[in-house]
Amino acid sequence: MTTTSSFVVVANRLPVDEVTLPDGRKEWRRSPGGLVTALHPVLKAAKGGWIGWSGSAGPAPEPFELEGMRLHPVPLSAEEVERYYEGFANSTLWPLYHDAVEPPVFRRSWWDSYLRVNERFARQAAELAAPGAVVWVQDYQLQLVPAMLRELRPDVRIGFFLHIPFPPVELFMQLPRRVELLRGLLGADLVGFQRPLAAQNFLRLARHLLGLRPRGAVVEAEGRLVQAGAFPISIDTHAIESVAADPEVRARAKEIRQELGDPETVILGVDRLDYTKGIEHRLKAYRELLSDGKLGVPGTVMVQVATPSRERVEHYHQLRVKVEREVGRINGDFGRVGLPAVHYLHQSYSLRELAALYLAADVMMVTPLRDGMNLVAKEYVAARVDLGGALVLSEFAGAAADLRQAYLVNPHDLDGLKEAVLTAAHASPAELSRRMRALRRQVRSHDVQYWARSFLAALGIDARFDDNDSADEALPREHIA
Ligand code: GDG
Repeated sequence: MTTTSSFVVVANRLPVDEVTLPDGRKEWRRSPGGLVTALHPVLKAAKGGWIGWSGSAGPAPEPFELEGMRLHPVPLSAEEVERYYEGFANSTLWPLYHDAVEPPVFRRSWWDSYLRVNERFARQAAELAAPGAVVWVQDYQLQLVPAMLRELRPDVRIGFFLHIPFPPVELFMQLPRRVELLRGLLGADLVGFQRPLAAQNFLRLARHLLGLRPRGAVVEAEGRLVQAGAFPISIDTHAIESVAADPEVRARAKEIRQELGDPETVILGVDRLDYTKGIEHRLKAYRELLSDGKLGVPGTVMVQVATPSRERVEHYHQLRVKVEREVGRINGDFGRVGLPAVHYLHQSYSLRELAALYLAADVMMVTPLRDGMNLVAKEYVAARVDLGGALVLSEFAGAAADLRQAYLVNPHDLDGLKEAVLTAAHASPAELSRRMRALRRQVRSHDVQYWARSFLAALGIDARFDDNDSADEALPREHIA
C-alpha cells in the first residue's frame, strides 16, 4: 500500500533524469532546475511526494525515493507522448498561449489523449494525498487536473501555477475545448501566473466564457472561491552565485574568451531552440550590424547555445532549419578562416559551463517574442558577481518587469534592437556596474525560494525553506481560507 503525503507536487515531468553509468548500470539523478531546488526542502521536510512522467514512453518504473523526495512515475504510452505531449500541449496550447507566434494546430484525437492523461495524473494525486493535504499542480500540460482532483478529493487544498503566459480572451476563444480547460483551472483554490496581466486575462475569461463575476482577484465558481494572482518565478540565486564565484569557473570564462580569439565584445544567447525565443530576430540584428560595419569580426564574436528541444514537433524542426541557414549565411558572409562570426552550439551544457559562458559574455541577448518569465536573463544577472556585462532583454519576457535596469527592447523593431546592442556594447564600465548592481539586488531579494514561499503562503501554508532535516513544523499547518 502507498503511504500518503501531506504535500504533493504534480508536474508533467519528474525532477530526475536517468543516466547510464560507465559500467552500464542506470541511475536516477536529480535534474538541474529551479523548481525542484525550491521545493526540495519542503518536500523533504513534509515527506512530500512528486507525481510526474519519467521521460520515456512505456510502463512506469515503481515509485522510488531520491534525496528525501518520494517520486511517483506516471506511465505514458508512445501514442500519448505524441498526442498529449507533442500534440495538444506543445502544438496546440504552447503556440496559442504565446500570442500564436506560430499557428496553433487543433486535432480532436489530441484532446482525447490530453483528457485521459490528465485523469491519470489526477487519480494518482488523489491516491497519494493525505486527508487535508496540499497539492500543487504545475503548468499547461495539466490544466484539467485541479477540477478532476477536486471531484475525487474535495478535502484537499489545490494550487495551480502556470509557467507560461495566459493569453488574452480573444486568443483563448480559438480553443475548441475552451470551456473544459477553464473549468479545469477553476477546480483550484489558487491559480498562480507569472504576471498580473495573465491573472487579469484569466479572470476576464471567467466572466466572458462562464458569466462569473470576479471581485478583485477572487471569483466564485460552483460555490467555492478561487483566487488568481501573480507570482513571478525566479532562480536559485545563491547557487548560481556560488558557481560563478568558483575560481575554476572564472578561469574557464577566461579560457573561453581566449578560445574565441580574445575579441573585444562577446555576444551570447542561451535558449532552448524554441520559436518563442526570438533567436532568428537576434541573428538578423547581428547580421545587419556586421553588414553595416557597426560591428566586425574579429573584434566581435557571437556565441549562440540552442539546446535541443521538442525535436519531433514540426514547428521546431522548421525552426532549426531556419536558424542553421541564417548561422551559415552569417558565417559565410562575415567569418574568416578560424574565426567564425557566430559559434552555434546545438548542445546541452553543464551549469558550470553555462556560468562560465555568462561570465565570458559582454552582451547577453535575451529576445523572446513572448515568454512567461525567462530564467536565462535572471541567471546571467546572478552569475555576474563581478558587476560586468550588459543584459539586452525583450520587453515581452515576463522578466522585463523585474529587471528594469536591463537594456529593454522590442525584438520586432530591428533598428531598436541593433541600437540597444551597440549601446550595451559601448557602455562605460561605471554605467554597466550601476545597472548590474540594481539588477542583482532584484534577483537576490526575489529568488526561487521566495517565489515558492509566496505561492504557498497565498495558499495558506507556512512552509519551511531551510534545508534542515527537522520536519516537525513543516507542512501542512491549518490552512488560512
Ligand atoms: C518555461 C517558460 C519560464 C538551457 N540550456 C541549458 C540549460 N538551460 C536552462 C536555463 C534555464 C532553463 O533551461 C530555461 O528556462 P527559461 O525560463 O529560459 O525557458 P523555458 O524552458 O521556456 O521555461 C519560461 C520557465 O518555464 C520557468 O517558469 O521562465 O518563461 O517558457 O534555467 O539555464 N541548463 C543546462 N544546460 C543547458 O544547455 N544545465
